[in-house]
Amino acid sequence: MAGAASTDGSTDGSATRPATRPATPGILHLGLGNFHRAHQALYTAAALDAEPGPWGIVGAANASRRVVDALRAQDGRYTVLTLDRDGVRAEVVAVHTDLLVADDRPQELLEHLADPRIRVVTLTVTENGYGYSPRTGDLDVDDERVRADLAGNVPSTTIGRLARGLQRRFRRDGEPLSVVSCDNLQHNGERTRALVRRFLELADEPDGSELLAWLDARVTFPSTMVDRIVPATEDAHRDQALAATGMHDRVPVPAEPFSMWVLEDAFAGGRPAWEAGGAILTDDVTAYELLKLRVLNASNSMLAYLGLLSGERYIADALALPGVAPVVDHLVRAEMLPTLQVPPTIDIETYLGDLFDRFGNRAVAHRTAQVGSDGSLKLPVRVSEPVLHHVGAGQPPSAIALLVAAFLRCLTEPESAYPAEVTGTPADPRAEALAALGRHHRGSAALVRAVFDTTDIFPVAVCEATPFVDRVTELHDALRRGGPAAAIAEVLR
Ligand code: CS2
Repeated sequence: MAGAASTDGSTDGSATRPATRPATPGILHLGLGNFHRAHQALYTAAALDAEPGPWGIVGAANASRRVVDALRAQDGRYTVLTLDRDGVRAEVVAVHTDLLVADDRPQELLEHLADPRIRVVTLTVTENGYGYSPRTGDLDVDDERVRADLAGNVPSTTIGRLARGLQRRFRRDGEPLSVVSCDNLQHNGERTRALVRRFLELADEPDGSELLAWLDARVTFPSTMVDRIVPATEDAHRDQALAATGMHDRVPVPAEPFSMWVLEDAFAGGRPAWEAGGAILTDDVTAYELLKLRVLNASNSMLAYLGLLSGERYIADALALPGVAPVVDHLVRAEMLPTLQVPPTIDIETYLGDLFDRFGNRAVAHRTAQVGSDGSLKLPVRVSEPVLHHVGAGQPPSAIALLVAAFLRCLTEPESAYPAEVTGTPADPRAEALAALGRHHRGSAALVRAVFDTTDIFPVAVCEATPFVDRVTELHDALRRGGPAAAIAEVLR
C-alpha cells in the first residue's frame, strides 16, 4: 500500500493472496463494497498468483470512509469468509495498492483515470450509480448532479467522473483503457459506453470530436456477468475472521462458495489472467447476462418482497415459506426461461438446483431488505423485456405481476406492509414518491395505475401494457386482502 509497510502474510501464518502484492497499480476500481472485495479482487489475486504482473488495484469508495479507513488501518488486508453449511473458510486478501474516497479526493480519482499505468477500470456502483433514466435508458439530464457535472463542475457522478477522467487521459497520453461494469445491468458494457459517450457529446468540449474518435478507437467497454451472493458484514463475521486468522479485521467480507465471472474478451490495454481464478472469457456475454438477471436476480427479488411481506428477515427463510419455492419455480420456468437462450456451457437443471440451494444457504444470511433495496431500478432491468414478450404473445405473466405487486405493496405502504423492526427497510431512490402515492390512492386499481402513469420507474411500453397492469392490480389487491399466500395461490391456480 502506498505509504504503508507492505508486510504480506497474515498474523497466524495462513497465506495471504496474492503471495506478493504488486507494487504497481494497473486497475482502478470504483465502488469498494463487499461485492468487489469478494469477487473481482479475489479473481485478481488468483490471476496474480498464476502470473505476477502490474495489476494492483486502486480501490475508490464513492462517499463512505468506513471501508477505506478500516483497510488503511489494516495495511489494505481483509478477510473473505466463505460460508456454507459445513462451516467457514477464511482467506486473507491484499491486492489493493492504494485506497481513496472519491468524494473527498475527486481530482485524485481523475488523475488515476489519466494514469497510463491504469489499464482497466472496474465498476461496482450498483444499478443506482449510473445516472440513467429507467424510462428512456439514456443519461438522466434532469438529474441535478448530472447537470452540474456537464456544466464543468468537479464531477460527482460516476459517469461524469469516468467521462472527465477519460477526457484527461485523452489529453495527456491517450493510452488505451478498458472500462468494465460489474453491475447487474443488461448489456452493462454497451450501456456504460453509451452513457459516457452521451455525457461527452453533451459536454461539448472544443476537442470533443477528436475525444469521441479516440474513445471509439482506444477505449473498450467489455460486458460482464458477475455472480456471487455477498451479504452485508455483521459483528459475527468479525468474530469468525478473528478466530480463523488471528487478525482483527473491521471489514471482513462474508460470501457464498459459488462464484462466477463471464467477461467479453475485449481488453484494449491488457488484463490480468483472471481465468486463473475461474473467470470465463468469451465473445458473447449476453446469454449469461440474461440468465443471471432474469432467473437469479428476478427470483431473488421475488423472495425479497414476498419475504418482507411475510415478516422474514432472510432470503433462506423466505424460500422456506409455503408456496414460495413453487411460485419462484413457476416464475423461472414458465415466464423467464422462454424469454432467453441458456448458454451452451450451462445445464439448466443443474443451474436451477444449485440456485435453490444457494438461496437456501442459511449460513449466508442474505437479508430481504438488502435484496429488496433499489427495486425501482432493479426490477425494470429484471422483468421489462419478459413482460413485453408475454404480453405480445397475449398472455400477461402472472408471477412477474406478483413480483411487481409485492414490490409496490412494500414501497407504497412501508409503514404497514411489513414489520420493519424485524426485517429492516429496503432503501430506494423512489421510496418517498411511492409512499406518497400510497397515502394518496386507497384502492389497488388507482394506486397501481398511478405508479405506471406518474413515475418513471418502468419503460413506457410496460406502462402501456394494460393486461399486465391489470394483472399487477389484481395481485396487489390479493396481497392486501389475503397476504402472500392468497396471491401465490392465485398465480399457481
Ligand atoms: C441481488 C444480487 O441485491 C440483489 O438484488 O439479487 O445482489 C445478487 O445477490 C447477486 O447479483 C448475485 O450474484
